[in-house]
Amino acid sequence: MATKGKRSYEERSSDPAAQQMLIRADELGISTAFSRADDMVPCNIGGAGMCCKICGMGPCRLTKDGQTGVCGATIDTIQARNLIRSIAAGSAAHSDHGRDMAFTLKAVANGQAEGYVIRDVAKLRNVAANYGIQIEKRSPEEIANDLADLYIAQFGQQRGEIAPAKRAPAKRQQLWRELGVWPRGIDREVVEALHRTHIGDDQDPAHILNHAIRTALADGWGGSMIATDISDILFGTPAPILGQANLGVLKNDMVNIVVHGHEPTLSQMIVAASQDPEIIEYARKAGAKGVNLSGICCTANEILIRQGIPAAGNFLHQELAILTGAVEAMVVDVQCIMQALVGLAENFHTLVITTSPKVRIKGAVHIEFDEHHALTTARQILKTAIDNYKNRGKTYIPQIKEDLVPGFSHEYINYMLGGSYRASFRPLNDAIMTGRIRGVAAIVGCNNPRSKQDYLHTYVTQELLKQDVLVVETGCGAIASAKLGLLLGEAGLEKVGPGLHEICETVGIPPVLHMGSCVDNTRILTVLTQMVEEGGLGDDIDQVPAVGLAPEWMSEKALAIGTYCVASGAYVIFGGHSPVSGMADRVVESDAVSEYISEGWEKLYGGRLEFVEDPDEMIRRTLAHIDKKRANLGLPAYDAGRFGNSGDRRMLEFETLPLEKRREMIYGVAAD
Ligand code: BF8
Repeated sequence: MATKGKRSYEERSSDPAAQQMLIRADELGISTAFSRADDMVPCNIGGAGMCCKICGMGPCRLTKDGQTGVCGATIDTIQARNLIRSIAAGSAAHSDHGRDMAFTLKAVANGQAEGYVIRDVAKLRNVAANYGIQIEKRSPEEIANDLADLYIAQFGQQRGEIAPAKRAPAKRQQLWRELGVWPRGIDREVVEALHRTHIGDDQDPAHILNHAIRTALADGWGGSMIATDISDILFGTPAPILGQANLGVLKNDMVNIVVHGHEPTLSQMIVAASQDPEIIEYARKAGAKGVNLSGICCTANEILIRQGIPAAGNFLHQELAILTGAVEAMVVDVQCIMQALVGLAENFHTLVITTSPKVRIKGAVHIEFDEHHALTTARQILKTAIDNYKNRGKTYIPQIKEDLVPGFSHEYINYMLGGSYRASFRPLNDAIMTGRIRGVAAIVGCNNPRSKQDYLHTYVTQELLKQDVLVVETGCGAIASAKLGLLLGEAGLEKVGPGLHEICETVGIPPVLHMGSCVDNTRILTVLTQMVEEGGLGDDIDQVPAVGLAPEWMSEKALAIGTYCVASGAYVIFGGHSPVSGMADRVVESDAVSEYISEGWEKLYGGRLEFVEDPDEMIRRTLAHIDKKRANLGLPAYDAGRFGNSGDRRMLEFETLPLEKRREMIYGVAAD
């Protein structure tokens, strides 16, 4: 954990644009999450999950070996309860997003959602057919209406099995049934997690943590999956598109509007309204060249992967964007929005505009959004921002940005590997089976000001690429790689291992595939399922040589994601501190929960959750796990020297040789 004391700008962020803005913040005497993290030493007791504040007899802080809470709760029970509560909150956040998407789909199907259309009818038909909804001889709206009803019902369902989880591999479904963790209804599991952790309820840590699995599954194979499906149906399934990332996407001569948060419903409408000639003219009349839209956090990812709208940055860039003085409005909806934004914005002309009926921030302007009048609301927000352009003062925009190619939905990966007529995961499976690709790593999750921004993400990513590990990314991790230029088609290939290089070159993909926002981690579940179903890599997800990593996690949603990946069979490594750490450096002995979520869960689900601070150790464990899974499948051991003798790399090497040597290689003899 960090200790109190100011870090240098280079220690706070590995992103030069962020470093510039942190210097600027200090010049202006303005605090940021980076400086507040330096000033605020994290609580060792709470951070390790040893504080129980579930009832009014406490809070009880367990700092001595053998000590219990006033009610007698042990350290293991307290840690397990704290962990499941975080997982429940994370699942609730993702799933409530999914619920709102389902209501929007219902409204669109019934012609009650101004401005929206069903953009991807093929995906609608595919998804609906999966659930046995009749698709033949029916309009998209009729199908969408039935799908919306089915999805809305998943949240309040009381008994039985949530439907989207039937998309998991058959063996995994059987396991969930046998272990009694198949979610009955999305809301039910979250409510039960809260009930079980009320004073005087469930006090067996393993029993509590098994319900954590069920709660997280309700997110990954429920609420989040619903959110992703409907976003694709309404706004289009992502395919590769050119985009840009970092603060340099802000423009000095335009009205800058930054959308920040998570739900794509409003941001997609703002994208549409910002291209309206009347709005552009309105901006021109205000003295600007037009409207420049960009995103922060997962809202950024939603509009980046579909429309190529630039990302101003990830989680820790939200304050830095306002610090440029060039942002007329930061429009926020839900999740990962710092309360500090409003106080920060008072130093500039920036308006922080809240839009969700669920989220208000004191001092922010509130323009409420509802899906029935989305376009009207989007236009109102844009005009409010444009009206604010005249109040802009001095600006400071770091001229740093990178190109990227995001948009690798599982549908697109399937298509790119086999084309329209032979779409298939076969080439990917074959590449893993031969060893050209050693395995797959999903590197996801947040920024955390307790560690150097983007460093853990990008260090781990680059090192795994050198080891021929194909990397897929989402959320703020994907934006971290984007800012470093790792999502740049074939341009970044000189940094990857020889076998992976050949695959990327042949298929024409970047070595890091940006798959979307945090709710889109469900795309990774789908990819793993399709790899299993394609054959050759076992018959369940826990046999695939793959690892999930969240090197800079900080949110409860990340804990929910990690847990549903474990429940699906994946080995998951989180960076930073453990919220259930053993107390080796303190008096209290407490490794039981850490052991249970690793060894215990592995025995049951084949996946395990670990917290590892050292990035080199994360890499070592990732590669060891991949190699172990390869061996279990009877695949050849990874051999770095076996591939890489074809394609561009070979040509580049060839061109560096002396002419004589090249002739000899071509003609078999030295030329006369
Ligand atoms: O949902 S990665 S900081 S923005 S929680 Fe938040 Fe973490 Fe970013 Fe998206 Ni996900």
